[in-house]
Amino acid sequence: MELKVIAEAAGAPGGGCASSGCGAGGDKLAHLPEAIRAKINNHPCFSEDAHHHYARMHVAVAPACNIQCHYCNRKYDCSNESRPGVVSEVLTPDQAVKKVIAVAAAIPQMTVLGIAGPGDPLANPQRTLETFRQLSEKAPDIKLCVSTNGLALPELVDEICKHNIEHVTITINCVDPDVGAKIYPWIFWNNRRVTGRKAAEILIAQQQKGLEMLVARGVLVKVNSVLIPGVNAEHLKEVSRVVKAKGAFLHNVMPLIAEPEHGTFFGLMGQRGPTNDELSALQDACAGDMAMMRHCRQCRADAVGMLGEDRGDEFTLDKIAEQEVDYAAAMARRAEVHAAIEASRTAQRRQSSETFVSIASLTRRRPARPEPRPVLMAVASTGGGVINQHFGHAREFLVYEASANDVRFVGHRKVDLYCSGDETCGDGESVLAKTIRVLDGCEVVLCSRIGYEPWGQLEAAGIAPNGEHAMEPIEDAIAVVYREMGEAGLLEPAAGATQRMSA
Ligand code: CLF
Ligand code: SF4
Repeated sequence: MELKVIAEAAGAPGGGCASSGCGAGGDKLAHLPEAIRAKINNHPCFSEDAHHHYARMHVAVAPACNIQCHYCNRKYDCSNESRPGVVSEVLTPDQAVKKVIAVAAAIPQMTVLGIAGPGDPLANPQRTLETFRQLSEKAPDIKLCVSTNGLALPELVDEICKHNIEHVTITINCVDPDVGAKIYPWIFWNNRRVTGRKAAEILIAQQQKGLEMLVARGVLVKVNSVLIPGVNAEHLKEVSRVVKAKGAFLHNVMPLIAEPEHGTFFGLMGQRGPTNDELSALQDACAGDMAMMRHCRQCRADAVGMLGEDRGDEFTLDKIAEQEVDYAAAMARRAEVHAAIEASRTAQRRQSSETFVSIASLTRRRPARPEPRPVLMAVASTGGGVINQHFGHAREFLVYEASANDVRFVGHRKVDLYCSGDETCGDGESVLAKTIRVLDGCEVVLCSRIGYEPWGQLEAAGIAPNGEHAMEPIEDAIAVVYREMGEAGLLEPAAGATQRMSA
């Protein structure tokens, strides 16, 4: 119903929900079987809605790797899951388990423990599996998750299942060895180094076999792909088609991050990463084939907290060394917090429905006319699925596209902190200018509050600041603003970027 309302408000001839992932507050998991809903409902990576409410953590127990990717420098974390340029302190399984218990007690909304590096978790099977083994015994309320390049996957599938790991990510950048040879210079296979096309052929075969084996055992598989312009960009559509056909649940196309200072082959060769538009276009092209993840933050191998935040510094080994956690008590507290979060999510959905009923009653039918154009809006939020952050405090903005069909999340954009107190105020202006550049293409920015100076500069740049929807659910607020734009005649297809809202 909500989508029809947006369409009507915007002046579209018809309306109707084109996808189960439609915005504006509905239960986006409603179309999934109950068993799968239960698995992903509180997994912040496998469910976009969950990432507003639940946190994940990684423990860096896996230093070695069995392949070489051209976008990786071994000095840094595995950039299959982590952005390059950061290094994690490697932990033993015992240290990792102690850290997980400490974090789980302190951050009850942390529901998932992932192992994603700093090398490849399955190239370090003893360390990785021992960590999972201990955690499945000591902290049974935490979901276990692993990310791998897939080379060693088939031989470890049974072990993975034994440890109750319900979520696996395989990084698959290609299904064609000729493409693979441009990404992987070598793999370590049967105690020797294999190079070139042959290496890619073996890796691809192992990845595909591992994917099939996991799906056959009921494990939810997400496929990560690094989008490398000019190397695998077009090819990723084929990757998406193939992995979906084999039963992958979700595809996460991530942008290549390659800078010369990272010392990677691609960085040194000047290989560029994709633009926001290229990434979105490819995600859209793949989306016809399967569910796409668009909220990945390419987090580091020791990340702690909500996606996009990193609280790892609060839980260094020296800080948790003396801590003794009563995990039974912590687990009870965690269950209470999770129940409260679920109650709030349910209330949010209900509020959304009511909001849209009231909008529907206000909306008047208009004569049929062309489909209104879609609009990108940026949102400042610290989580909870609501607009609750001051513009100047945002380190990233969530970007949504409102259209006659739905409100959908399309990605996030990182920015420098515009205002963090006295010490950065002198730099505020240039940081603000950078922020405005990062928000290019967005026509509205929704936040809880905004200062006079940024307000004026945003308006001058053609981006309408809007602080009227503080604490409201994000997608409801976007739908309302989109409707207002439609009523103001700002959504005519021919209007283009020059006709923007100044609210
Ligand atoms: Fe970690 Fe990966 Fe599990 Fe998530 S991350 S092992 S599935 S718990 Fe998530 Fe981080 Fe993106 Fe990975 S946002 S880099 S997709
Ligand atoms: Fe680096 Fe990860 Fe590739 Fe291994 S799999 S080379 S750690 S990016």
